[in-house]
Parts: sequence; structure tokens; C-alpha cells
Amino acid sequence: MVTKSNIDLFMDTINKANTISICSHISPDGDAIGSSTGLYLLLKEIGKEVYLIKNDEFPSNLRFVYNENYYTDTTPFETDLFILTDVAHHDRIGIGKEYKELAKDSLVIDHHQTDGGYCDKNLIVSTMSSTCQLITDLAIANGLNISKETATYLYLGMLTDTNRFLYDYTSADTLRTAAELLDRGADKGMIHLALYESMNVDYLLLQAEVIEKAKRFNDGKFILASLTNEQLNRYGLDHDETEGLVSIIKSIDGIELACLVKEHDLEDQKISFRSKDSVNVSELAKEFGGGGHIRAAGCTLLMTNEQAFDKMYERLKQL
Ligand SMILES: [Mn+2]
Repeated sequence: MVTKSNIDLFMDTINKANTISICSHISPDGDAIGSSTGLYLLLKEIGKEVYLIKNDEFPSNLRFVYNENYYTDTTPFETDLFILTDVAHHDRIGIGKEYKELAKDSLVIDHHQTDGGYCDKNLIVSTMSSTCQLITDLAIANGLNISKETATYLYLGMLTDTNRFLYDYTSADTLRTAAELLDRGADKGMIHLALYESMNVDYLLLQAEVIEKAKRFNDGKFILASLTNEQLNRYGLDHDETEGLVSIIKSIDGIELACLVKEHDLEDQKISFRSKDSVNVSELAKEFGGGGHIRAAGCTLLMTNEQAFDKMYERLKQL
């Protein structure tokens, strides 16, 4: 649920601006793409001059919703308002930083607790399952028209951030908001087909290899796995295609906590944590400069894949 003050903050801030730049985080996921594009379409419809900033490569697993005409590709320029959606940590803002510095006003719209204070105004509601849920609620409360296409983008973010409405923070309100999007024509069949019924067989084989090589400890309740660029190359896969890997590992019978160390570069590892019900992984990620939610969080370690794996093993076995 959104409060009256948040509903007003959203609309008052937007009403004061004519030109608006919108940005989400680097290595965008479904909620990043859904929230930024959904908001872009909502604001265009009320006559604003809106610029959607392309932050990083568009994820290959979400190509089915890519529309290159929506993105601005010029050098950063001044706008009345800069809006940042779904960014857990300010080191993930990418090129948006330059737009933010040039903007007269700035607003964060997010469901991550960790990064308040980066912009002039904060609209952070950590009880929301996704930024897309928050934007949908704000749009409905303010009487904005949600087109079929906008609804599809917002539904995409809600679906992926909740892992198909499975995560704990999927509440009755989450489902009511999703239902509002279906009422407005969100194309759930298209999303389901593209995301969950088009499994790449090489990805399945890679999953088997990653699980086979993973380390299980703490009475078999913890699992620590790694993924290297060598493996990705060998199976002919991109990083984005392995987005849900950590959730798959977590879903193994008897696992309480899953940690995946993904190689982005030789000395740049992306660590993802997932837990079922005992460990607060948000706290764990914070110890290493990251953040996220109680059951899903992450951080970055600047070292080799092997070193990061060992570091995580040393820390996790103490839990
Ligand atoms: Mn999100």
C-alpha cells in the first residue's frame, strides 16, 4: 500500500517538471527494465517530454520487450527532473549519474531499503515486492492511464522480482496489484512463454555442471557454487541468460542458503545470496559492501573467481 504522502510526492514532483530523464541500474533485470520503461510510457502519455536512459547492454533474455526507439542515445543533457528506479546501491547507476548531476530535481523510486539519500527526494517503500508494484500503485492512485503495453512492462517486473510470485514478500496486495495489470491487458502469456517455456538446453546442461561442482556444507544446508566465463563460453551462453541460476540452486531439497559467485571479469565477481527462511542475506551482503533483501541480496568482490569462492566459504561456514 502506498501512503497519501507518497502518492502526492510522486505527482507533485512530476507535475513541476516538463522534461524528465529516467534511469535504472546497470546489468538491468526485469524490474529495472519494467519500472523504467513502464514509467517512461506513463509519463509520455500525460504529455511530458521523457528520456529513457539506456544503462548498459539490454539483457538478452528480455529482448522480447526491447524497443530501441524508446531510448535516448545522446550525451547526457539537462532535464527538469531525473528519476532513478530500482537501484539498490548508488554504484550501480552507471551513466545515469551524469544526468542526475545535470538535472534540476531528482527522485528515487525504489523498494530497496539500502540507497536512500542519493537523490533530492526519496520514494522508497520497502514492503513492495518490486519497483513495478510501487509504480503501478502510484499510477492507479493518481488516476494515470495504464495502457496494455505499460501494463505488460510493469507485470514483467512484478513477475520476475517475485520469482513468479513465489518469494515471501509476495503479499495479497502484490497479487491485487498484479490483477490490476491483468485487467488492463498485460500480456502475461507472451511473458510466460518467453521467460519460462523457452528453456535453452545448453543452459540446463550448464546448471547440471554448476550444481555438480558446488560445495555443500553446514550439514548440507548451505550450497556455494561458482560460474566462470570459461563455462559460459563453453556452453555458448551470456550472463543474462543465467540470471535465475542462484534461485535454481536454492530450490534444491534441504538447502537453506545458496550463494553463487559469478565471474564478470577476471577480477570482478558478482555474488548472489538466496535463503529460504533462516539467514538474513541482506545483512550478509552488506558486510561486503552490497545490499538487497532479507531473502535475496548480492555484492561485488574485486578478486578472482577462486579467491571470491574461498572468501565466501570462509564466511558462510561460520554462520
Ligand atoms: Mn527490484
